[in-house]
Amino acid sequence: MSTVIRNGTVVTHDLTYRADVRIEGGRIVEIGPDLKGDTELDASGCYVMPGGIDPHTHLEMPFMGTYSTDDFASGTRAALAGGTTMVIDFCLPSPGQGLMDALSMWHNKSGRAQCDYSYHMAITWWGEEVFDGMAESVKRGITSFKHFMAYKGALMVNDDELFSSFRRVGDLGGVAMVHAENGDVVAELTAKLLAEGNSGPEGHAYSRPSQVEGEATNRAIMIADMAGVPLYVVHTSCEESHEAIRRARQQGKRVWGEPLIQHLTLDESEYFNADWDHAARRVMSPPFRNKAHQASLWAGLQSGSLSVVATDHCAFSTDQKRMGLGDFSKIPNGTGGLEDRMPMLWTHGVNTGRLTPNEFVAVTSTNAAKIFGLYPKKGAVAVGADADLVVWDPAKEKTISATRQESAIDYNVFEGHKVKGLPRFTLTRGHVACHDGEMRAKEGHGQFVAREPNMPVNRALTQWKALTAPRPVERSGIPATGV
Ligand code: DUC
Ligand code: ZN
Ligand code: ZN
Ligand code: ZN
Repeated sequence: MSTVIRNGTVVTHDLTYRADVRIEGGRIVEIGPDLKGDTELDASGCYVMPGGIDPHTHLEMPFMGTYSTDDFASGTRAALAGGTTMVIDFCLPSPGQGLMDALSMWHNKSGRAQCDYSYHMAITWWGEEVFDGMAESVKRGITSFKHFMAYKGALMVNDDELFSSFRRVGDLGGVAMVHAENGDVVAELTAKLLAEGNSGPEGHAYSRPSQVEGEATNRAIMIADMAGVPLYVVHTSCEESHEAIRRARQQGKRVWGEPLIQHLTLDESEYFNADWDHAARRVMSPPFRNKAHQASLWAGLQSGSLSVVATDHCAFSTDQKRMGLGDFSKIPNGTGGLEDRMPMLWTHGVNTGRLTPNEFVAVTSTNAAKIFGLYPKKGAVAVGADADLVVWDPAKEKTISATRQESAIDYNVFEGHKVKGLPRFTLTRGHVACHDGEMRAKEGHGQFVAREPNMPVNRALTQWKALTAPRPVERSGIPATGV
């Protein structure tokens, strides 16, 4: 049985050309003119692009006293509805928990996924067990490791732990990732705001000014440099952080920045002069910023200093948000975006002339595939690649509304936004999961994708066992080169 996508224009991160695409056994088997298949999908007037990859989601994640509401079933369904065909979720061991133990928990949750997925492993504490678990992670295809520099007293790791873990990641040929906010300063500002009676959701934004992000990004980059490890900075939301990334890249360091679609299109006014629910629903970390920061993020995508647009999809219902009535620090942090990332970016990026369709593919799919060791299985329209594809109709319009979304929460932060550019078909390994908004996705169709450590292997400064003994200090081997 083969399927042919007919009469479309193939758009990859670097090429645009007219061709049909033939799919068999879940993979692309032929690309060329006038192909024939058992089933045909009409792509006239459409672009045929690699399905989106969102490398930053938190599905059914235990966090701040509750669980994020979208799980692997509803979250991946929302993804497919919006043209995204793969997510990379964060496997989050609680402090003290073994990495493999957490991994089996995540594998249990993801059984209902409707599109393919992988995980990043979070390093939330440090010890020999974690050191060993990291090698085991890589063996099981999880090659990227996330570190929280914020959430003091919960997920945050200190600089000594960060340095040790970064060296280990470098030694294993993986990618280090950071949530870059200075958790100590956030804790101080939070306590001060609450003591002064500022308990509303806008207090969340005041407690996390852009400087806390800029400081932590600079620090993480310097520590990564000393550890000789490539660094991916998640949810880059402000100029201070972007500036540090820009400078590092200019210096030849292997550092990437990831703005979120929320930060690109929504600003801090959402927190002010708004009712409590409206503002609390938009509480996430980092918070929405002013328009100057937004302009910096767009410039970064246009110039290539920022590499990937993600969502940090971590959706909480209004009832869950109300856990923070009277104390903003108890509002579960997180917003949704999986279903709207690609249409919103197309509307505000491509339709405005800021991004070309090829650049759109790069930042929604191919760059993430390359950084995280998935390319060209994912992120490509090429013979042999998985048929994770989106047939994109640039003329199709809708107004975003929570009443017509796949996400399981009761609102949408983009409510009322008009988008132009939507999927006609979304295909996950050759299956049509969505046709013009009508869902045909299947629970359990999604598969775990194991990844190879594809970064240049930098020699770690030392080994764990040697940490307590005096040792000669070596420079880490290979200076990072620019990508
Ligand atoms: N930020 C959020 O808003 N939610 C999940 C975790 C994070 O860092
Ligand atoms: Zn984060
Ligand atoms: Zn996150
Ligand atoms: Zn299938």
